[in-house]
Amino acid sequence: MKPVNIKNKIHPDKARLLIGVMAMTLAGLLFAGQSWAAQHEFSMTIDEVSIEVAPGFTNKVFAFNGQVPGPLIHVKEGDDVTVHVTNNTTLPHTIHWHGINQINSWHMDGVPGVSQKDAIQPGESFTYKFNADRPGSLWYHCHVNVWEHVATRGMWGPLIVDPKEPSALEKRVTKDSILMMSTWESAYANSYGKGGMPQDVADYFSVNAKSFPYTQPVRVKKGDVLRMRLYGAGDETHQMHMHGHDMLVTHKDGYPLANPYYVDTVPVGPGERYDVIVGMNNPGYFVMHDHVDKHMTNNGAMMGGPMTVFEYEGVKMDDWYAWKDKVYDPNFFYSVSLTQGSGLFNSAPFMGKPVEQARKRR
Ligand SMILES: [Cu+2]
Repeated sequence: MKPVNIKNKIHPDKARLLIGVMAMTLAGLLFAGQSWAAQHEFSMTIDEVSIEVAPGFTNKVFAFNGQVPGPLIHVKEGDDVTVHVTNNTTLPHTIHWHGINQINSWHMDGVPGVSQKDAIQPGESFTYKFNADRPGSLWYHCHVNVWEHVATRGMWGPLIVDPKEPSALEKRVTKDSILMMSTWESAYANSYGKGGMPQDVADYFSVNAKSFPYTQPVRVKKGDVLRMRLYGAGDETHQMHMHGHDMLVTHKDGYPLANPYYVDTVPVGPGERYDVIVGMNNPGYFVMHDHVDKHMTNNGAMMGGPMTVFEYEGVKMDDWYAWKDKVYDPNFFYSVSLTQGSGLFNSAPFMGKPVEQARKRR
């Protein structure tokens, strides 16, 4: 920048005035602070990869950014969100932003032929633009052949919209987590384009796309206030039961309840989300599991399915503890990503292995 040019064009008095106005504008922006809605721009691909859900059981999936569950998208209420989506798979897809009301943006709702002109064809891209018009535990999933793509091919991920004004209870949370339950059909695990019909049998059950023993513990310390955001991402109801603690149900589908209530078992049906807040005040090792017995099996073998253990810091681990030698992943329930503010957060441990594309792209 050459100051001479500016001097030639703008009289010094005018320049001073201009600088003054700019300074005031900047001060105004800073002052407005939190009420200033942020603009976010993210990119996601949809890829054909294979994930290992349980020991010896791999499933071909359509994976957002190559991972199941999809990356965490974390924004604030009122923010504007742009997501560029590229379909690298052999079948068409869309994204439905589940929970977003799409006020004045209903063509971004992701239902082909109704609220989006066409699905995103293989090799093509589409840009979604919407406002995060309400807070809560929302999610995103495909809306093409949901029977297969959502129920058995892992096309889902969390969209967390922080409220402008969190409740007093929410402010006490010291550890946040996301648990997305779903089911799998081994008969069609490796056959894209099949599965998810009423006559098909689900025989693997998971949280964040892993079945016990591939699931992970939740490490806590006494005094922690743990929030769990429970999602029914698949096609069956999961009766999540926590041992040793009461869970206070605070939100349903992202909406704060007028009267939060205590439970020890919470039913999480397809599409639903329940936020529960738990005072971690009972040191020990306690499980949380799905109380639908068949969900606690891997292809009919005990025991498997969506299960975790709350491991308190400072409590001695018994020699006979099932997960004594477990390699701990502190981000398996997104607890690390959730501390990092707004953004899109990939998670390497959720990444699948690329599969050879047997079908030709159209
Ligand atoms: Cu799809």
